[in-house]
Amino acid sequence: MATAIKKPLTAAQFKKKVLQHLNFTSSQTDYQQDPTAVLRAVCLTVNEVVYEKLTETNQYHKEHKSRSINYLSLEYLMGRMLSNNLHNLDLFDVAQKAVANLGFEIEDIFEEGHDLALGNGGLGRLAACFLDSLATMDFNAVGYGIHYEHGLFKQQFHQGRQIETPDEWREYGNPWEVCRPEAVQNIPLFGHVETIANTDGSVKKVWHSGQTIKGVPWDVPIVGYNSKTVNVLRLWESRASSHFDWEQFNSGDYQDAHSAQNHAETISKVLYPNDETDAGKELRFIQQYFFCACSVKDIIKRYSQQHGNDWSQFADKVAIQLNDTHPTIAILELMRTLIDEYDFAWLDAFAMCRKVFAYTNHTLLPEALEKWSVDLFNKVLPRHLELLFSINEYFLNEEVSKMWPGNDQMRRRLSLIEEGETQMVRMAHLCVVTSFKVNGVAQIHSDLVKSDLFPEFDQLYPEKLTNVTNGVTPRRWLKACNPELSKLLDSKVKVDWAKDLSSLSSVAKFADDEKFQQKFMAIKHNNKIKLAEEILASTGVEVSPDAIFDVQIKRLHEYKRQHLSFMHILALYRRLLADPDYDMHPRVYIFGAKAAPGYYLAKEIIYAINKVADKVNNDDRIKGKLKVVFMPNYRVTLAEKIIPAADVSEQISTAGKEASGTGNMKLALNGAVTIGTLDGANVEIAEEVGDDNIFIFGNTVDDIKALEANGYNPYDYYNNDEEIKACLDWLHTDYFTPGKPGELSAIAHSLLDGGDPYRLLADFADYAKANIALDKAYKDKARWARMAIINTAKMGKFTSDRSIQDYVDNIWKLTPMSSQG
Ligand code: KOT
Repeated sequence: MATAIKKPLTAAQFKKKVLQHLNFTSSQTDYQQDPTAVLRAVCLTVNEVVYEKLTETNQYHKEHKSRSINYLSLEYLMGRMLSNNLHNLDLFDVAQKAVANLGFEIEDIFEEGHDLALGNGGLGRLAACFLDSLATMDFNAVGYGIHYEHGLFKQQFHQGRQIETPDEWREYGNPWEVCRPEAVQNIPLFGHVETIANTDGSVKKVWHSGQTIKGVPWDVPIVGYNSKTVNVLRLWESRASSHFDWEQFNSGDYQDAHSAQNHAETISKVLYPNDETDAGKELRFIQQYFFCACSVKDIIKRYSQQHGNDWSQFADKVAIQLNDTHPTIAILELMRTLIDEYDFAWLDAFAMCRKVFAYTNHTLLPEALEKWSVDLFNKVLPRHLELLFSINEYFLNEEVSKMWPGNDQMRRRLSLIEEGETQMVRMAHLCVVTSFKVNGVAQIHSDLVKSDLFPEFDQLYPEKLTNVTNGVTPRRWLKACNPELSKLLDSKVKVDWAKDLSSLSSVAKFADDEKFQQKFMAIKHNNKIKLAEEILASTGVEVSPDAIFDVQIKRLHEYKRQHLSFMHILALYRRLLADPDYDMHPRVYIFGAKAAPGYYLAKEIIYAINKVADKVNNDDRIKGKLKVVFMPNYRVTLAEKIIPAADVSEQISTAGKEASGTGNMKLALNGAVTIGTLDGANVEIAEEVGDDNIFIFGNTVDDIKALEANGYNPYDYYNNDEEIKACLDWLHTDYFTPGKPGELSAIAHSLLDGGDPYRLLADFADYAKANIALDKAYKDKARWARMAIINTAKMGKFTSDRSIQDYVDNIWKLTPMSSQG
């Protein structure tokens, strides 16, 4: 494949540099015994190339005064960096050769690396894919986030139960980050607001803060694939503003001298592990403010370096994207800065915010919609609260009351403040009012944002609500993780598909070509052999690569319905016990999922799957036809191993609940066939691959609404479906938990007396039926190969490059480096 950019180093030069780093950076001459030292030296070698490109990128944008997008996200799930950076710099072969020359396999060196796991799930991984695309497409972009000392917890299983241990990703340093002391920020918080009367009758507000925290930036370079760009992800670490109080220390008060420092450092200590639930904790609020304030100050500083005190171009040069509502305080911080520090008139400051901010909504789940109490706001950010009230007053009087005169109910519904026993700030409302665009993340989700979540806002601001369907980077999620399939695609597609994913559609013409089918499926088989080894190593369970590898990998949440698959496994097991010759192709169910530590039912579901797995995997009566494995510590690196080996992709959320999903895209791209509901991006995947190449089942969004309108009663299904009844009753026995009956009852309770909030029982029968169709399709080798190939070929739409182009065209209005002359 032709590459536009020349390889920056030969293998011999690369090896020489690695040896130099081993010698002079690590003083490690006995490196044969020390793959970690080799990893470090390889990273430092790569960094030499990376930093040169970073300097050039910065230089270019400075000269051209380029408009930038500033992506604010509390989460970035980057995974490992080395393999990705080598691919993107076209140094993979060079490094592989150089490292082989030193006596190592490059894969073994990768295995020494830590995941950068500064996120929980889909939202954080999307941010990482977007950074990759922005750099690849030569856009001027900065990612802003928090430099958590501990990312997402590590998961282990003890007798089937999830145990969490801290993530220590940078215990011994991280070669991919550089500290930037020259860009430190000081962040005020707490205190009170003083009102000073000016001589002209106006008033000036002065915030006297009670404490100041230092924000220290760490930059992680983001390397574009075969592009000119290296951007940065800037992560803020909190520190005490003056190290500690020496006077207090000298007077013998060691404890207190330390405590201010400890308090300050707590802010960036740990990522909150809740996915799609509002943590509601003061520290989380301070985290959000701290990172927003650091980022806004940094954005203004970067702008001023080029434009001085001339604010007239600010909105032309700066766009800020809010990754969900978590960074909403950035809006108030910009307002505050403009008014209090740059003497903007209120209306001008507000107008500026409305030109700069855009907001992405990632969920409709009510428990994820953030609200903060007015009291907490008042305590931590008294000045920001005043500004929030002033925005609300303007919004209600000038916009709501003009659109709906005399309609107090509408004022109450749309107000930024929810009235009640305790007044709460509705963060999403603030975002919608103060952003110039609001987007959902798949068409069906964006439609629901308009029709169900914010219908009045859609009336009030007709062009504001829009859609940008998510995407994933094909560099990490095909080229790097599935090298054999990549090579096969290279041999058939004459352009660089990793940069132009729609070019893969030309592979569809080989879907019925017997030779191509054989090659495609042989690669899948090989990937399955490798995964089987990994499964054996991590769970002790032996699985056959000839079985169907049926994969469900995502956060554990009731709405994602891992327990629907679990119930179906129970049903299959029952059928096999009743008839050992029950006609089904052997299937291995592979789960990967972390549960939020405080999410009781999610943890019970993990436990139940592990207990049923123990029983099923050791039951000779079913002749190995059914295996169940729960792979511990699901993370980006594990996803990279599972996805290339998947035959079936489970995307079985309740319709209307999964905003988009992105695992669905990664799995289909690697030739897995989806069994799924008409939810999130599944709808668009079905459109792309066609009905023959996907197994769609279950109630649609409208069906679910109708079920609920009629009064949903889970007992209707329990009483009328013998299989459902038997499986739920089974959970109360000690069949899977010998001597401990009822240990798995929580799931049954939730599905029956708990009201089955995610309508699992309503979809069970159709899911079981779709699985029979899937089993039949798999037994027809040519048919399955055709389906798998079509899935890979038709994923062009779901590259994150397309998502980014949509954001650029419809929201950010950026010009890439190469087109700026
Ligand atoms: C978490 C907390 C509050 C609000 C939203 C979330 C959230 C949403 N976290 N992850 N998501 C997922 O985001 C992905 C990227 O857009 C989607 O594909 C997925 O459907 C969301 O569940």
